[in-house]
Parts: sequence; structure tokens; C-alpha cells
Amino acid sequence: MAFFERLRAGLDKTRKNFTDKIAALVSGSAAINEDFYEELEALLVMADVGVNTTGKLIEAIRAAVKRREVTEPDQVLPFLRAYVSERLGEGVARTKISGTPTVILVVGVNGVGKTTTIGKLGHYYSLLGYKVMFAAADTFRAAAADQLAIWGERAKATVVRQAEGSDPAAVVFDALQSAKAKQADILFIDTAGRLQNKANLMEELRKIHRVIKREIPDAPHETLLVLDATTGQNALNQAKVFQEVADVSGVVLTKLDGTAKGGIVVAIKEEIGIPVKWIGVGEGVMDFRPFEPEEFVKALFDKE
Ligand SMILES: Nc1nc2c(ncn2[C@@H]2O[C@H](COP(=O)(O)OP(=O)(O)O)[C@@H](O)[C@H]2O)c(=O)[nH]1
Ligand SMILES: [Mg+2]
Repeated sequence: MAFFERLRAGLDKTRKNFTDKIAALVSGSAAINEDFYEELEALLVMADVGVNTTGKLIEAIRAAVKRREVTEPDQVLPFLRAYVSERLGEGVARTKISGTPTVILVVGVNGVGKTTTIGKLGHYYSLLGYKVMFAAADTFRAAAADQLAIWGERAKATVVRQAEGSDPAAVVFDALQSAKAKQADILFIDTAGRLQNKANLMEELRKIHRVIKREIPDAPHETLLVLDATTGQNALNQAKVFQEVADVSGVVLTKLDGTAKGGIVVAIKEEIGIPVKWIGVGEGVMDFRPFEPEEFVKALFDKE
């Protein structure tokens, strides 16, 4: 299946939960009145667009109605489509690969798809001809480094690891030395994400940061926060915490396949202000993609 078809299929449930319901509301409404706004608001909140973002969308529609750009209910969906497309497009520029190595720190809570994402991204950049390395700085579980090693083989990436329980910052130090010596183009750093203890998480990430800065002052060049789309509003809360403890420059939104909560893409950009840069739509190595707002909006809003 071509990627766009997979994206569309992945967004089937979101489309049913979002676009189709709005379309039904629109075709069942004779006029844009307070009842209409109220029902639309409820639909948006239920589609995980988020309360604040829903408020902004409703305000935008009210303003458009006032300007008489929108006069009939059936103009609301095209208006929303254009608005979302415009807003999602801001700041999505992806990491520039320059400097030896470009360091990409990957953070997020357990199970969201950090290791998988690194595997996919590593494979992607290997195919483009870059020399890729992985640092297994999730030393909390032995299985984490094993899992990264398997992805390393698939992605043709060298994996730097140490024994279970060793200091994550020491792994990062090793990996940076090795990446410089071997002239790697990109170093991905996999981390553990134990959010239960915010103080520990903060301390661990701060230490990793210090080690990176000491070796390469302008690194990390990107800090990617991985969020699981199926967790809906919870993902928003995680984003708020990680933004406090790390300087997040982009979001990777995983598991967009088969979730009805795809509206979260809009909420992340509007409420946290961090652009979504990559999306994951499955467990396979090719099941991900640079986030293209127009493509996303097309898959979400358009019938075919
Ligand atoms: N369906 C689906 N599963 C995913 C996606 N990304 C990761 N996973 C799965 O989510 C689970 C946890 O992923 P993992 O990379 O180990 O998460 P980590 O703990 O953050 O490193 C694994 O079973 C992955 O195969 C995705 O985009 N779609
Ligand atoms: Mg992991």
C-alpha cells in the first residue's frame, strides 16, 4: 500500500470520529446558530482536539461568520480544513544534518515508541547514505538495549551500549567519543522515560545534556519528544512535563494507525506550540513519515 493510503487507513477511525460527525452535523443544520456552535464544540472536544484548541476553532468560525466569509453550515468544514492546514504548517522544518555528528536526543515515557522511532529514523537516514549511530542510554532494562541492537542491524547503525544499570550519561559519553572517532553523521540517543519520578527524570536528562554539551557545544541539534496518539489528552500532559525538563524541538506522534484520537495532532501544535515533525502509523520499519500538514489534512478531511 502506498504511504498515503496507509495514512488514510490509519486515520479511518479519527475521520469517523471527527470529520464524518462534523459533516453530519453540518448537513443536519439549517443555520449557524448557538445550537450549532454548541454541538460543534462537543464534537471537537470528543475528537481530542483539546478544550483550548476547540475554543480557538470556534472563535475562528465566529469571526469568519461575522466577516461573512462563512454564511452556511456547509462552509464550516472547508473553513476548518483550511484553518487546520494553515496552523499545522508552522515550524515543521526538519533537522538539518550537518556537523559530525548531528545529535538527536529522543525522549518520552515508557512504551510510546522511542526505540521503534529511532530504528525507523535510523533506517531512513541510512538509506539516504548517512552514517548512523545509536546510543542505548535506556539502561534501566537490559531488554531495551537488545531491542535497540536489533533495530541497529535493520538500520545498518552501530549501537553503543553498556551493561544494564550503568549510568546513561556514561553511555552517551562513550557514544559521542565513538561517533566522533568514526565520523558518524547522525547519533540518535535512546533514553528511558520514567515519568513517575519527575525529579529523577529531570536529573537524568540534565546529566545527559551536560555530557553532550561538553563534547559538542551546539548539540543536541534536535530533541524529539515521542508521544503515543492513542493516549489522547494524556499525551498533552506528557508534552507539558517534558517541555519543562528538556528543550523539546519537535514531536514524533506514533500509533496514528487505528486510533480515533488523531485530533491530538491539532491540539499539540495549538496548546504546546511544538511542531509535529514525524508520524508513526505502524510497527514496521517503513511505517512512518515526515509529517506533512497538507497530506495529513487531506487524509483527515477529504473523501478520497
Ligand atoms: N501500531 C503501532 N505500534 C507502534 C508504533 N510505534 C511503536 N509501536 C509499538 O509500541 C510498542 C512500544 O515501542 P517502543 O519503541 O519499545 O517504546 P519505548 O518504550 O518508548 O522505547 C512496541 O510494541 C512497538 O512496536 C506505531 O507507530 N504504530
Ligand atoms: Mg525503548
